[in-house]
Amino acid sequence: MASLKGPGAAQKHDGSGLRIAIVHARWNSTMIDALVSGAKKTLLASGVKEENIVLESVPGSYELPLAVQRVYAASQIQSATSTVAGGVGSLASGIGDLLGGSNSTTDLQGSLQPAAPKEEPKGLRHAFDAIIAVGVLIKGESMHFEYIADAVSHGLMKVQLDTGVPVIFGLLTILNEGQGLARAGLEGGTGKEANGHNHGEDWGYAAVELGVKRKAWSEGKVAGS
Ligand code: DLZ
Repeated sequence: MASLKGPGAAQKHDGSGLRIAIVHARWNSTMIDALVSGAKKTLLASGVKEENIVLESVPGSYELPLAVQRVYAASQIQSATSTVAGGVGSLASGIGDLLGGSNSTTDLQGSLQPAAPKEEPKGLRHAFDAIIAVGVLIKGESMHFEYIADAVSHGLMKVQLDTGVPVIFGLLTILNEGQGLARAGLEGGTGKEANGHNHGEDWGYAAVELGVKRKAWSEGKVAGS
């Protein structure tokens, strides 16, 4: 019987044009590693290219909101600088044409020609289409857990509303390690015997769906139109 819980069967979306970041905490690394692998697996299965999946890590979950915000800003800078570089390159070649369309290498042309990059960056350079934030917060004996869980949840929501980039909420807020292992698909152990549903897989699908839909929304397209 189909489970009553969860988002239902994953919608199929083509992620081949998307660039996605996974920003994860390092606390509780066994679960984190499994969740990140699960997310990556479904990103790849949805067509996102390996070179367009960027991983960044921070010590703990408390660091996630700032890291997600800054990683997104960094990708915007990358996007802007790669556009500017292309623009200068085409300007220079246009001037080359005006100089007679020859292969002439005058000082003028030479000074405008951008230095050839040593290595072409692999993959897309546009700003991230979605970011998955992954953390595992386990309740202890003090109020620490409540404060961090609340701050991180609100922080991640604020980042996505402020920037308009989808931030997938991959923060497990759990009462004990067993709950985390179950949600990371590690119920039977970490090797071949591992079983259970890996929630990271859902987060990968959610990132692709939101990345694709956000692109359509930004072009004024809504479902059925
Ligand atoms: C300090 C702390 C504790 C006690 N527990 C966790 C946890 O279960 N999961 C997690 O991601 N991070 C934990 N941290 C670290 C904080 O998130 C943060 O990294 C530090 O307080 C430094 O800002």
